[in-house]
Amino acid sequence: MKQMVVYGALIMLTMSCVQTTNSSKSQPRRPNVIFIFSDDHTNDAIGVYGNTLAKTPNIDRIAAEGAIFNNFFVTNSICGPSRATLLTGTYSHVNGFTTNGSKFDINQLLFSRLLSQSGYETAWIGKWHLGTLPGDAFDYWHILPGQGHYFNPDFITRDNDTVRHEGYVTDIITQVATTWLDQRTADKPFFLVVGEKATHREWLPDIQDLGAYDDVEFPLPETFYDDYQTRFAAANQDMTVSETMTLDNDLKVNIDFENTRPSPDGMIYKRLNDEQRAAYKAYYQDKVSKEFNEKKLKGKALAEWKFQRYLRDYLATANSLDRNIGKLLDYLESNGLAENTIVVYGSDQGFYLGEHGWFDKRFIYEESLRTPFVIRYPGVVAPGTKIDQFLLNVDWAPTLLEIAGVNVPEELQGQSFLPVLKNGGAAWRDAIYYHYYEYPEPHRVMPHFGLRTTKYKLVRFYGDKDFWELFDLERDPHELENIYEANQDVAMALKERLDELIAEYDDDSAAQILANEME
Ligand code: SGN
Ligand code: CA
Repeated sequence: MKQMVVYGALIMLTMSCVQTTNSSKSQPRRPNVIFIFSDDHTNDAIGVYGNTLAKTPNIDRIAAEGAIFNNFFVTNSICGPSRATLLTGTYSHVNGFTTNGSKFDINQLLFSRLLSQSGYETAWIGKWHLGTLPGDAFDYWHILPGQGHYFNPDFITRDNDTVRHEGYVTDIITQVATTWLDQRTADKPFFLVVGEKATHREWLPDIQDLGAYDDVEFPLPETFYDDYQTRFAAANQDMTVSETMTLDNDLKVNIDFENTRPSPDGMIYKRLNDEQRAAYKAYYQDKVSKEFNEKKLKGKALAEWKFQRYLRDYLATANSLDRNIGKLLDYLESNGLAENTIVVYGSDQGFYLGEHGWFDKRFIYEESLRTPFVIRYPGVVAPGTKIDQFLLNVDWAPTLLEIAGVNVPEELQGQSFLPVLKNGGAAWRDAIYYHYYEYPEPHRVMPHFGLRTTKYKLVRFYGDKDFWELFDLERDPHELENIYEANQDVAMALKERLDELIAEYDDDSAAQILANEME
């Protein structure tokens, strides 16, 4: 009898051991990931990246509690291609999505499916912008059609229905995301992409943020009056604040808020409700347009007024983005998820805030080649970490797979930077490869490919005209002087490295262009 009791107690003990082992000891629960992915939000608009005028306390907080990436680059600086690269871990020429007009093959290898198969619950909520619907690429999705709308936006559901949500898009995306988090399968780790519309053109701020930066006078970038000497493609683009940026569509001057505005989709102001319309009229009509009409500006004064208005709208739009990032951080905390959830915030590419006189992106030049990324990874990344290695958006897929303990398929072209996160990762890439395609519309930026090293940038433009550019980034950080002709030794050495990268990434169209040039 005595023996039996002991035996029974032993069984119980063994069972509890097994349970402990399964749940937490030898197999710690894999981390959740919230990947907040905005649109066109650039480094120079973020406090922790050095903009002391921008109010981004929550993005700054992620960096303070984790790490900031100081050299994160994209492989093709526009929206759809950046998203396709995020999902596939491959360059545009491999995943097939070279321009925003491409058709995304959703059936190719996507890391989100591998996460799902390994036991993660996955979701993409918000802006998607890949043409093709996500299908089974995510367990749950609720996406904006195309670029989506800032006010009272429509969403496409997983059943392929369209539903309209009343309110401001950034708030709604957070609300859908936290509802999904509430309803998810609690015993599975999750991977959630929060795809933000902000801060995409035409920069419509939430009503509570209208005028948030009206007291600020933004310093004009040093290169605002760039004359583009020695840079043909830069001289021939269509993305200047002074000419391309419109007073009505972009800066909301003298808009007829009662009627359809003359926009590409013609619906932006028509969909405002009475309260939203009244607030927009009170600000843009009674204040901004009134000021504009009284000033009767011309020439440089007009260009500089446009620049100020542009930054005010852009940063005011980002206020809601940052506030909503704060809501997601609060949600994690109040639901006991903060310790085991990685939070990533970043953008699909950089953007010009008046540098070279521009808005938009596309060029391999620094402002659009770089993209902001910060990460909070409790227990792995020490608070206040600064990461200077050259990282690429193509690296996210392998990195996230490795974090989740999933084997990284060979087809992926990026490199997991988990070692960099864990211990600084000594040896890392010396150069990054870039290739942009979309031409001529919109913005007339000629196609080009090239590489960036710590010191140099070598670029080959092609299409209507073929030519090279070379910049010494140490001497000329603003990339104003193309020194290609006068520095053939440097250019030849860099071309060899470029050839290697083109071969490594199997970029046949670039290889062909260079082969033709040799003939
Ligand atoms: C729209 C914008 C362009 C922008 C592209 C791509 N025009 O066409 O300015 O470059 O989107 O942006 S707009 O008048 O419709 O705003 S991306 O971020 O989706 O690549
Ligand atoms: Ca974008």
